Amino acid sequence: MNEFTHAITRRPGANFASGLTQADAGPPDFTRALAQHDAYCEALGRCGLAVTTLPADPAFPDGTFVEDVAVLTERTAVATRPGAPSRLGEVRAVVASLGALRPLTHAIEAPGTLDGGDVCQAGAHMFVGISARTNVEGARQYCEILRGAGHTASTIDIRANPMLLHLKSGIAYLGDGRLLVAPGLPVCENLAKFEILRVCAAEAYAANCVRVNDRVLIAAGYPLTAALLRAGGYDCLSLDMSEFRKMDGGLSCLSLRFAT
Ligand code: CIR
Repeated sequence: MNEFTHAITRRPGANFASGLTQADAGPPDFTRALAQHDAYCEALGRCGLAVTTLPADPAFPDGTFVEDVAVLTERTAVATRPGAPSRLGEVRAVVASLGALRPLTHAIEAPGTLDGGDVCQAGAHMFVGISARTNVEGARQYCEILRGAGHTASTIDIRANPMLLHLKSGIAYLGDGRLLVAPGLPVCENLAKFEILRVCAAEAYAANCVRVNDRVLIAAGYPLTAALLRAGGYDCLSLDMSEFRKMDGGLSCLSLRFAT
């Protein structure tokens, strides 16, 4: 697993509750969301990352979900073109914050759309979801960029599963050739090359965890998944994600993690 050295996050804004959601779980509590975001940033720091937290921009209530607007691998730094029109304008500030740390190498172009939440790096292989947000053209452009840079890449079409907003809503790479997978993720040939740990249906949300250096960030309140990961030898940091879940967000979407 590559070591991350940096992360970019963005504070939720006071209009966070006006963002996109299908969760039907009621409005998020802004004060709790801020506290959960602070704890998340602190956890990244405990994993050894230098964290840059951008201020909220009221023009973009979903702006705290920075993962969707850029995708960074060791070899590429790609500005995405988010599939939700209300989120297109989020890209600029986040890319600007990457600055000299990780200069952009590519950008997804219209009519392609790509959300970073649809990209799962599993060692040298990249899985790219085709979803309600990432279209076939966006996935094609991104796979071409990846292959040109020496990665292997394959797509997973999740459009038939409304429970998965993004590919990483249902899959996480744990390192060491292991994937954590939620029920309902379409089976594909490349998945078979990995050891699969399965999340049970009742804890599907917990599939969105994040390996950060020696630790794994997991959502609090999913004891079976926590036990599965701890039994697998992972040092887990548990974080309350209740307010972000109400806005269809998970652990991975709250940061861009990268090495310089
Ligand atoms: C959205 O619908 O775009 C936001 N409310 C949630 C985005 C979550 N992002 C992610 O899972 N990568």
